[in-house]
Amino acid sequence: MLDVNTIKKNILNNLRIIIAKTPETATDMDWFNAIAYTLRRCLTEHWMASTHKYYQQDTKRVYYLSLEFLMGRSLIKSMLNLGIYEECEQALEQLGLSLDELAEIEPEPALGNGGLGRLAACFLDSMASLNLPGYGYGIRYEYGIFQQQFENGYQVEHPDNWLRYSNPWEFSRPEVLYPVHFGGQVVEYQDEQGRKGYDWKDTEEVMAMAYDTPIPGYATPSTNNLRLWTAKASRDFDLQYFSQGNYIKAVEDKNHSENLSKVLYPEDTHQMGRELRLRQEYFFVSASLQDIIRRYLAKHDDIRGLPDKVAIQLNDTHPALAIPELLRFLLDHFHLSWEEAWELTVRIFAYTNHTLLPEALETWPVWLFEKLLPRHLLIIYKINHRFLKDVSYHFPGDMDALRRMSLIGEEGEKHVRMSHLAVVGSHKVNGVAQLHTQLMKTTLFADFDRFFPGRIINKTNGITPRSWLHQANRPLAQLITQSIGQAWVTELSHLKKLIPLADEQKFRSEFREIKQNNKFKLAAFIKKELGLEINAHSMFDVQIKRIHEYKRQLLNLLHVITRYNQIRANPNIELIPRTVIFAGKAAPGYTIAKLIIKLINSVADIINHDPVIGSRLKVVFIPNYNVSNAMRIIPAADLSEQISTAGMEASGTGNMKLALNGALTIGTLDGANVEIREEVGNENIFIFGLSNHGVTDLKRRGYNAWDYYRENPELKQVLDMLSSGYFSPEAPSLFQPIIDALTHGNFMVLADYADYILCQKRVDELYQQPEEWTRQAILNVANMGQFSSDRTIKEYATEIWDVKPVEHQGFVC
Ligand code: 26Q
Repeated sequence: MLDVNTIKKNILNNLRIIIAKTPETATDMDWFNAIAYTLRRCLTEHWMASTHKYYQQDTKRVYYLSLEFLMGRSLIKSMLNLGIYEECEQALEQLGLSLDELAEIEPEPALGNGGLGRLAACFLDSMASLNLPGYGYGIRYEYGIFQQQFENGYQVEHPDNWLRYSNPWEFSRPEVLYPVHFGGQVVEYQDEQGRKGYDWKDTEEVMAMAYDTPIPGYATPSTNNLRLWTAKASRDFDLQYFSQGNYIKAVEDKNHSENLSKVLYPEDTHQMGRELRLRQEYFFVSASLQDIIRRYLAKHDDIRGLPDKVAIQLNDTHPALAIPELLRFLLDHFHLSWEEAWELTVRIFAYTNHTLLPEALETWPVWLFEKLLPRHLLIIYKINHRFLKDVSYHFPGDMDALRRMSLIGEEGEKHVRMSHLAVVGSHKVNGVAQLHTQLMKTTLFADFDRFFPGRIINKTNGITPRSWLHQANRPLAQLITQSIGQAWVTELSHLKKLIPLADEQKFRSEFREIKQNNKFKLAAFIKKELGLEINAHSMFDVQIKRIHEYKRQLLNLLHVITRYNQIRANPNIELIPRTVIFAGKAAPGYTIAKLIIKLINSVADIINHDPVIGSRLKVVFIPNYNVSNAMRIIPAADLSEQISTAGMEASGTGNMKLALNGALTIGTLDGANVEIREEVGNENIFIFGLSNHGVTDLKRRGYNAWDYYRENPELKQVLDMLSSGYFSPEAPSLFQPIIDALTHGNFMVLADYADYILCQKRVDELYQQPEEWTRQAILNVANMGQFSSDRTIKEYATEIWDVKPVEHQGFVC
């Protein structure tokens, strides 16, 4: 174990030998790197021991393929995982440095859009902490999700150049290099035995080079690997041009190939259908599969044994090309029969669905496939042909079922349906919350559920308690550990031991004091970053997530304006003071989402400067929501807004993070809210609005938004203010598109308004009784055990992957 003195010595040593600076000349970034290298050395020892162990024991491995990993910063996480946080803090103090300040220097790797990418990061943490041999595979984007700033209240996107100052956590592997091919043509041939084969030739070649990042488990030496690919120009390219003496052309083309891994696509619903995105998907899938097969063949010589050693999880359809790509290897390189290749493929793959929204389902035009991946298109056609033959055998005469289930959609231009490919090519398909899975089985994939009974299963999402409580909320973590011991960090169900403490006044007041301190800290951050003074004793009402119409930030805002009107109408009214906090990015091309941001900022501007309102109501939009900001905001939240239109949020995971940190939820019966209610009890959560059935019913009966407008004077007043330019005096019709969206839209905002306002009254009433509020908040924390990603991962491991934990020796350092 590293003690304070050794840590200090190592830091100084690294500063000198690796950074080449003296303490006198070192910048904060230099110190940060010197500490990072100190930790990295220890992580590396564990990592190499783990890798060796997996190799020696020849264990089955699981590969998590994802276009997104939202890892967050590593410095403090590494210290906590190695169990040397206090030692590091002291060592730095003795060197005259502040850990908190240095931790802020680390650029955050933000290689994801939101929930799906963060889920991948939580899963990696759980796999390592559970001693499961699980590898992440993805793309090392040079630019992560854009950085969000506000100019005049509008979102402006700035490039996220996170690698500018190098990255001490990664290891470049220039020798781990695979060719990936695009374009060209497919030629059919017959081999000496008269068997048909396919030659994919005249292709363009890009190289995939690996970068590895160790993923340490908590309180275990188990350390897994996240392997991210970067695009490198193929040497073939240069040689060709250099031999013609065309040096400039050679360098230009190099750029073109290397653009492939340049940037993460910032859209998370509307599919843009861009060629470069399809290239990214195939690039990382092909490199990952080559790597997986190489690792397998290093120990085995019969490819038929692959499913005994390899499980591959597809994080949404984005890596679904792995299915035809594996088939291509098995058929064209290993010359297996179709039947054999298909059987192996289906045993290896499993697919997680994260959305039912039709506009978010991935499809690609057939012509684009033909151009970029002609061999894969042939393979997809063959999968489809055999599959539809099977369907027509089982559902004779049902022509419409064939059309609905086909991997090729014919509405508009012919396209490949990636979700159908993923369902047909996987042995298990899962939704991410009970309601979502049930809707998958009855709507989107109803035909498939009939055809493949038992294939579609539920795996309710989870979050890692290491990041979202142990790290993000140290004071609460310490209080919990003092009260019930530390086992909760790896066995979150132990939090149930807090249930009796909810009735103890002393515990409640300690709990409340921690929340209050977290609120002071967030208020200080807001003051420092935004120059805005907020009342840290007000209720912190928090909605933090991507900006989307279905997530209904607008419903929240309608409540804010309603409250504003109540105070203006009755300036002496004694309302519970609230600070309504928003954070979240809008996809750059999602016009209405960007206008919602502008509206929130405009409403904030008016309310925050209205002297009549004072500290009774403030609205804050914290820019650039990311993992680091989430870790600041979540521990300070009193109220968690989870108010999506029922049936539209697959799961949500922010809902779990906030409840785990002692916020009470106001929410609809959507996604994992349903299960959160089951765990915490109906009396400890604020549920309102239409259920999923209510929404479908209302849509069937016909939803007329104007009915709600006419019948509800408070609502009418709010909408009239929006359309008359109250919040945009300089451009009165600025927010008309929002009125249009609210009144024509599919998100039933106005239908849920009245019940939401009533429910918010109940929230106010409870907040007036701090003892009762705190008791319920503690019960929320106590009942979150179910939502640990450890529970989720154990279910995947036994029910989908069939992988087992690996025994490890103790800590090496
Ligand atoms: C697809 C094609 C082309 C470009 C981009 C995309 C794309 C990228 C990201 C489509 C979707 C996403 C991200 C989706 C996502 O984050 N979904 C969320 O997943 C969470 C984890 O399961 C759930 O909790 C949320 O409910 C769900 O919205």
